[in-house]
Amino acid sequence: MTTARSFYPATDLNITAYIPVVDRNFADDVISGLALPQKQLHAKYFYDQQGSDFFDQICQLEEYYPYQTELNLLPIVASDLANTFPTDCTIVEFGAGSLIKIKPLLSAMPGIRQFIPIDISGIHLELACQQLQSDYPELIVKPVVGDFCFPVELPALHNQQKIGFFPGSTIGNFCPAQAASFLENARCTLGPDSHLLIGVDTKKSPYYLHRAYNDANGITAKFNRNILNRINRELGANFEPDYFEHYAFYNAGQGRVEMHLVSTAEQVVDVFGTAVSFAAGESIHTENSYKYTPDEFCQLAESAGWQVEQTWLAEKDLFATYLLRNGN
Ligand code: AVI
Repeated sequence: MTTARSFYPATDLNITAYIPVVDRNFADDVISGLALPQKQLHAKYFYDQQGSDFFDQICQLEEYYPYQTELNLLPIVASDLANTFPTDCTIVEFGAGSLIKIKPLLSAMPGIRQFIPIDISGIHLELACQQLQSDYPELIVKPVVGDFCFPVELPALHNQQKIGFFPGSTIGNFCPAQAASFLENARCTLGPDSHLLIGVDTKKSPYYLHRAYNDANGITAKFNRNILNRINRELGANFEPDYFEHYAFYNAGQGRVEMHLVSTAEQVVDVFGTAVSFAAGESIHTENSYKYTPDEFCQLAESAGWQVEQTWLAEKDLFATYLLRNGN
């Protein structure tokens, strides 16, 4: 089992929250990622307040099919699950974001008593929880700010039937080995007899993939560049985001969309006291978004100790949702 990073309770927030003692982890990850021959930044660092807002805008784009496709599938999934989980269950959402996708489950599954959203962006989570609580006053909401890449300690629960929820194909942002380790950690967080409902993007024509990550309004480009703004803001770096171009493409051999920021000039950037040189045309690899056929994903889930109980495929097989059961 991977060890959780050190956290302490943030008592000034009215939520069960854990915030890293220092963001030395962020600084170390950035400096070591930029020292690699292929420079890279971890995609989880996209999601500060500004990055989370850009991601919400991406979800409204017609080109970004995963969001709406999954949202259309969830009411069907939820009405099937209402019979499987009739009473007293707790949903634990990993990477909860704006808490939109939980709503079809809450509306169709009266058995959901408690909701524990886990997200790395504390302010975003707090605002979303306030809104959700006013829409569903009966629901017990216990948010946790934390990094779900590691096992997370859950607050005390009033019941035992736990269903993890990981929509949006966020699992695609991990490489397959990390995805397997996320799935193992989720089994550990959720415990015996739990389930996991997970949304996973499918392999499809690169035509759809290219549009989804290269939208006409340039919102994905702003989302991508915001990671440099965040490093400037939080680590005192001096990136000029305008000197980096958004570049996204489907790498068929690896089965993933890659996002990069390509330096448009030879330049040297000061990052937290370290000089980082860029050749013109050199890129920072900022994100992978793996796509899985149903067979590939079932194999991955089973290798991490889950049994696949049910699969739902959206129209034209554009997206898939799976119900997994902890094999214990
Ligand atoms: C959050 N994640 C699943 C999105 C994706 O599609 O990989 C992030 C994203 N990157 C560019 N557009 C959306």
